[in-house]
Amino acid sequence: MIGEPTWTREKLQRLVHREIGDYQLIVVSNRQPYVHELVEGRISINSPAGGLTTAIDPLMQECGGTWVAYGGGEGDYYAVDEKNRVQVPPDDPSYTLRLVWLTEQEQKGYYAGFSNEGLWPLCHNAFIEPTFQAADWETYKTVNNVFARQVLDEIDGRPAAVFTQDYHLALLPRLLREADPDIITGQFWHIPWPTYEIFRICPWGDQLLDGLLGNDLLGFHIGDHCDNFMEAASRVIGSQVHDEYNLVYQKEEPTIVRPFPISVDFEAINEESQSPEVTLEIERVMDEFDLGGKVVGLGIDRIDYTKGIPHRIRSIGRFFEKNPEYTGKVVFVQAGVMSRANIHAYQQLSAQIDHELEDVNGRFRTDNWQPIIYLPDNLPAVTLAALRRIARFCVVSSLHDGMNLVAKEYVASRFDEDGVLILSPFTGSAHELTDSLIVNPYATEEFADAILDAVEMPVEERRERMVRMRDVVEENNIYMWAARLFVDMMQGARRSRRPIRSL
Ligand code: GDG
Repeated sequence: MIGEPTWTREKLQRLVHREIGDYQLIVVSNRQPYVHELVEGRISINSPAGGLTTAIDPLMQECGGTWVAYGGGEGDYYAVDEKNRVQVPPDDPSYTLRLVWLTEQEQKGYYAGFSNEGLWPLCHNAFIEPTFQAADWETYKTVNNVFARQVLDEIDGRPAAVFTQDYHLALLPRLLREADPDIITGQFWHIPWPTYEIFRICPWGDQLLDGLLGNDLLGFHIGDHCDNFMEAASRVIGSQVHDEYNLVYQKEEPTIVRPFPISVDFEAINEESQSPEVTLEIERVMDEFDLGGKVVGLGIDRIDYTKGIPHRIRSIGRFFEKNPEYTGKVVFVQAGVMSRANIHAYQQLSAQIDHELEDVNGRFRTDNWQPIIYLPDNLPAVTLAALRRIARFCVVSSLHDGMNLVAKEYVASRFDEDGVLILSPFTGSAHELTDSLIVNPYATEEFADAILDAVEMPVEERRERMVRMRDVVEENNIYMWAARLFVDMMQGARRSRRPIRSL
């Protein structure tokens, strides 16, 4: 049942306004919230979908601070002033976006290299070996320094709170603190943190830990990732850990390490799902893919080896093998946007997906039906919303995933209280969405049986489970995530830290 959500955009804004006082808020991330593209010689603005922008944009709009990010859009250079700043949002500017330029070599070494070929596989149990190149590490350090200089220039000696995003900028907090110990620092790590046994593979793990422990607050999605981080800090660099208070002391300064499970804008997705545009799109999609009268399953993923896409395809094959009566009656639609295409492991994965698809579709297709429809495109939001409404069941089969927003988006969009979620236990979402069908993606037999359960689940049971899952996502929405992080960063720093400049 949809009641009053605890956290709304307005409530978040009121709280931020109260907490921030005279501090300026600086958000730092690799990716920017408003990318300027060049379309036929003219600037067009593109706002990348996803939790980060949804959560942090309203916060910035309220505080009027600065968001510092890499300027990766073709039109970015033409949009900024001499300080590399542009006011956003474009329709009603209320804060500053400051862009950082990187050379192609810097972008390659820091982003594709150390971040995505090193840290990404290190932090995910997907059995892809991390690659650690000394040259990439040097570039990672250089780029973190480039960001630090830009942030410090923006702060210009005034009181500031800097909220850093993700694994691309692990060294930034320490650099900022060394330059100005009064800066309040917080960071959210969007991916898992590995166990000590895995983490110590990284040749420069000590420096990463020390960099991150320049934060007043460090957030992960779930408690296990916090525990892994604290163990690594203790065993690799000898930090003092106080588990009971979630505190790590490095250089006699505390960092609060806490879980903040990220979420989605439940209300916005719930409403969008009921819009006339989505209803029209449903008709178009049903027609284009001949989905009428069929039970539809859905997968939406970035093409990434952590998402368990080949495992999912194999299990769908096994489902049809065990349940031939569903031939022609069940269709699985897989939407998959290609990412990190310049990295070898991603090219290999893409080829593997094609191979698995050929196998399953080849074995089971009939003259007018095929079991899996693959849409390897960056689909517009309206099409994804339509697919979520059409799908009787949605499958998230990650081998490891910090949270996984697709699972929460599916739940938020089902205002009709129907639909079944099949969810991997190796996602952060599985800790909250306990009314999903939780199945190990490596266990093909159980996975195929879960698909059968989803297809045959009676409507009353689907409803009961979906109502409970919707309550969870509605309550713990993206605004709650941002509010808790923000309050803990500001109040935690004020309470626990070295003298902070009084205002
Ligand atoms: C990282 C962590 C954590 C997907 N295909 C298309 C498309 N999407 C959208 C989804 C969703 C987003 O992309 C993917 O979010 P996830 O959470 O599933 O995964 P990551 O990108 O790996 O994100 C993850 C997250 O950070 C937040 O902290 O949950 O664990 O790995 O919103 O709907 N969007 C469009 N076209 C597509 O084809 N427009």
